[in-house]
Amino acid sequence: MRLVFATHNEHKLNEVRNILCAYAENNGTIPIDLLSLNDLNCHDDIPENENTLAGNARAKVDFVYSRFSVDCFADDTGLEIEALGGEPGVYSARYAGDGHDSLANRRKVMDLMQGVSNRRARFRTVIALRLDGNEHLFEGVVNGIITESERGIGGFGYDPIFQPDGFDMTFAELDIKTKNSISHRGMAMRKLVEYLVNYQK
Ligand code: ITT
Repeated sequence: MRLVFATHNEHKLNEVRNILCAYAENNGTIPIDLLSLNDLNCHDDIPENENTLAGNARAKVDFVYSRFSVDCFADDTGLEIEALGGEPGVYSARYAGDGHDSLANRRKVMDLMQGVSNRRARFRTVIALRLDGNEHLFEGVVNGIITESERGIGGFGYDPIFQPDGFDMTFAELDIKTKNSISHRGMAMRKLVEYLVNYQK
């Protein structure tokens, strides 16, 4: 099944490719022939003006479908910090202002969290799938804490300041395979893949 992943984020694309490869290693087959927005020659800035992750994920697939009439899926992800009332949440990409400056976003979180003892947080991903004219949502969550300082050089975005439960390393210190096996995106993607494996038109 040919599906476009509607993202301009190369790190997400890389992780999703890796998640699909891991699925193939375990199951001998991949249910998705993955295309990127580059394959469609789509370089448009896709609007994300909704106030929920699900709303934004749907907005991305609706945009791509309206332009290219292709089956597609999109991921909207937020870091939800308990002590900040769930922020940055849906505003994760532009927490420190317009643009996608991950370093500035992390610094803002670290400043706000200075001296805060409750460091509980979670990453949440909502994937919207548009297939044969219907839309479906898949969610993945990973719980953890915001660290006291940045650690690690792998991953992207907020990874250097997020330590998942059960590990003493941040997502930026873990290798991509380990991150994907426990992450918000890994969980949502595996739900999507299971749905596609059992899908009948
Ligand atoms: P697309 O909309 O093109 O998919 P984006 O980077 O704008 O890409 P989001 O709207 O989902 O993605 O923004 C989420 C923000 O959270 C963004 O700043 C990312 O860097 C960050 N983020 C997303 N997934 C992450 C992950 O697995 N680890 C760390 N940070 C992540």
